[in-house]
Amino acid sequence: MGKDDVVGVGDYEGAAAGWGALKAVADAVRGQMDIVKETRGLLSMNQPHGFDCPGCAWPDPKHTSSFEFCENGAKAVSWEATAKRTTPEFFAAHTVSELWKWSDFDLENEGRLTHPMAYDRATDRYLPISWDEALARIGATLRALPHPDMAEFYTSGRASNEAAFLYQLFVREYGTNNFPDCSNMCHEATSVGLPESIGVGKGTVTLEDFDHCDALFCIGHNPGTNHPRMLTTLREVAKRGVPIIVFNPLRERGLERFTSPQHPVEMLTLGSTPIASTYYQVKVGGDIALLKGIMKTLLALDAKSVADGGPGVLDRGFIKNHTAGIDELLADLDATSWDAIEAASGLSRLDIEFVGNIYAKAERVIINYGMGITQHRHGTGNVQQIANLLMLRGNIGREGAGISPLRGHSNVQGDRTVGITEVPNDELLDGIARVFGFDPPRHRGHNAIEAVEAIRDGRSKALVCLGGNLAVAMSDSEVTFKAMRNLDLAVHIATKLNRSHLLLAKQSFILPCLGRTELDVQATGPQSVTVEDSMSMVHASRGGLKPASEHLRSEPAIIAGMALATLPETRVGWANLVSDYGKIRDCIEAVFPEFADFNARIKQPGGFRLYVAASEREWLTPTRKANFFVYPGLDEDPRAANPAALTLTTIRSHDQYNTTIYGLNDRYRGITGRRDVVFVNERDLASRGLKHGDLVDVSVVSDVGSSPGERVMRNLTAVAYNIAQGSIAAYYPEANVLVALDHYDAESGTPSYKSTPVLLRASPSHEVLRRLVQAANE
Ligand SMILES: Nc1nc2c(c(=O)[nH]1)N[C@H]1C(S)=C(S)[C@@H](COP(=O)(O)OP(=O)(O)OC[C@H]3O[C@@H](n4cnc5c(=O)[nH]c(N)nc54)[C@H](O)[C@@H]3O)O[C@H]1N2
Ligand SMILES: Nc1nc2c(c(=O)[nH]1)N[C@H]1C(S)=C(S)[C@@H](COP(=O)(O)OP(=O)(O)OC[C@H]3O[C@@H](n4cnc5c(=O)[nH]c(N)nc54)[C@H](O)[C@@H]3O)O[C@H]1N2
Ligand SMILES: [Mo]
Repeated sequence: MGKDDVVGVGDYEGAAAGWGALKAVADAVRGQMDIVKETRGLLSMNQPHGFDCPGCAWPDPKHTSSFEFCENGAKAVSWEATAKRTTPEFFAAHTVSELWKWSDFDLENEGRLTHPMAYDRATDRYLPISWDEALARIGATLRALPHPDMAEFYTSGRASNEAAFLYQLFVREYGTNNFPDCSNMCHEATSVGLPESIGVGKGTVTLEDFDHCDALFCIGHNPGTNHPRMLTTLREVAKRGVPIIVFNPLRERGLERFTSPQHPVEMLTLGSTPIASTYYQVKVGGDIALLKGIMKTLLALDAKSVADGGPGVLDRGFIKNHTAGIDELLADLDATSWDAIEAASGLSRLDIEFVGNIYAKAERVIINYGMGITQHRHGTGNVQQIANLLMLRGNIGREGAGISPLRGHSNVQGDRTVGITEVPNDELLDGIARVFGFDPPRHRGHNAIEAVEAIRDGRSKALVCLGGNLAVAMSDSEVTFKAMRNLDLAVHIATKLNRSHLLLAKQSFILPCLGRTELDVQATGPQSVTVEDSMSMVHASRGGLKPASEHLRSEPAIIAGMALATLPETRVGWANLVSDYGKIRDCIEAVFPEFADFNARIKQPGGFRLYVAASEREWLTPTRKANFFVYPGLDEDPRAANPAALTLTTIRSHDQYNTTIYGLNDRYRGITGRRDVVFVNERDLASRGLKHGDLVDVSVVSDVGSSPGERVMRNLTAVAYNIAQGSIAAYYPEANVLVALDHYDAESGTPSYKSTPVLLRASPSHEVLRRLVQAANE
């Protein structure tokens, strides 16, 4: 069967971005917004006085003068600024049991939530409720819990610094550090791994560094879809003739070729800039082996150079003055055989040595990485191997070089900075005690997996969510959904209806909030919030659109209301803080000294950069050095030893924002109108007697892992795809049914969304279908 003979599966011929992207923007906007709103909305995005795009955390160029937007940013904005509304009338017309059967797309596509709602068991419906009554009932229930540690307070990374700071303040005054957050499912491996290696849990580069690098590595991220504004940077780097080395099991269009809609001449001539000069399809989960292979090459080159009387290729001065642990690393690399590296990475020694040579020749190297690195059992190990590789040539803390984790949500990094963490340090806790005069709890709280486990086991009875869609984002959907129905209290601060809201507790509330695009007026007038991007730049964001409903409240106002209703003896002047967000920023500055002159510094266009010690070669580690970390072995999941096993990774389509599904197309991968597909290497199909277009079942190899029950996705359509042999890919969040709750990185708690050993079989219904077709033809 040819590629195009399968419904909804074809090849994408164009480059990433370009005309296809402009058409997609027009379609997205037409579906959701009226035209006046649209131009006003888009024109103020990522401008010095506008709002920060809720799409991703890629930084804006300094002094943005031109129109910085991208297709997926436009989708995110139009999805929020939609003219559609999910009103009390809507809820009156549909029971929750009925809504449960709707698709995730259909739920959110009803539009913006307009009123606070409370679930009513007698009618199985959400009914409108006043703000005062909702907050009073929530406060009473939280107060009545036997212990504050029986409540979980989730944060999704769209919350502003101001909202997140007030939230952690409320929760700590209430008495717990239970802060599961989306970061736990995302870059936690970075937040845990990098502080051990280099003393900060953030990237060390700035956008300007990309103008000076002379080699760029992109490992496990898909910028054409998830950080489209990064393509502009990649294009500039490529134009300078700098090699861009990509490691990704799938051929991702955005990394291969790219035409920028902001450079119309190229679009008109259909020219495009080749991006990946070298693209390596590493096996899913093979990055540890690959990184060790590159380092091994470096050592060989170094030995040769020294033997020839040269200076070597390692940065001896940096290693001696700035690092600890080199001997252990060298011993580990010596003990790792090329055979093992080739088997685990799926790449040849020759290829890896070629990359090692490029790395050794480059004076300044930046390594970017995303979820392909962090969401593994060895996610922290992956991150630390990247740091090792950079440190061997002193590629941290100087111009044009460094480590660049691409954050997900637009303010997920800022939320951490202002205190959303289940493992608070003394600086944070002492700061709170000093500024607010209460003693915050000091013991560790729950991360996302621990929160779901506690809810599952009945140890936690209340869940408050500042945005997000925790149940759908979390692994092990069946276990997680069931757990959520055990709660006494569920509170969702949200802009749109999603499946998590339909997992009913004894009392369930939906509290509708303003989005980032909307005007936020408090007692002293219109307010701005602040966010921090992937490169530690903090800047202001102010929405200008009329709120979706007059009943909406801002996130800071809702949190303050909840705090007042829960903590009668509170030490915090909540109403005063909410009246003027500048006062919240004063408090942030009082707790965290790095925010000195906060209100003044956000007035400068583009904002300011937070101090990142590692960028200055100041190492805030216990050894006061940057540390080389050994990852023992190459981490192969014992289940993958099953000769029939393939390793499944779960990925985002071009038409989604995490659990928000905008549409059913995945343009750059040639998929139209469907998501029920699995991407498989042609040879892996053939060796199983399967072919492109067959209906298949994907089930987990389940001899390890303690959660019971067979995990299987049935009747997916197999798509023969350019993916590393031994690896297969399916879409997040659907494939979360296959990822066990206890399948995670032990060091960081990040779910291993990107490596589950699975079996692929013809689905029984395929046989039935085949016979029916045959019978019909006879
Ligand atoms: N439009 C849009 N933008 C987004 C998001 C969105 O959903 N939609 N989500 C936001 C969020 S929260 C995040 S965290 C980021 C996510 O952005 P990405 O990090 O790009 O996330 P993924 O789509 O999960 O894909 C990761 C890439 O890793 C590759 N990969 C999979 N497994 C492996 C592996 O084992 N090794 C290697 N080397 N590569 C692998 C996949 O093929 C894919 O290209 O994007 C943010 N921006
Ligand atoms: N299998 C698999 N699972 C994954 C991943 C994966 O790659 N594979 N990726 C993981 C990652 S990286 C992440 S970050 C998580 C994402 O997990 P979450 O952050 O929990 O999920 P989102 O889909 O981003 O949340 C969408 C919801 O946020 C609400 N919302 C949108 N804007 C606002 C706002 O301004 N304010 C408020 N209060 N609410 C708002 C809307 O109601 C919307 O339905 O998923 C993780 N899950
Ligand atoms: Mo994320």
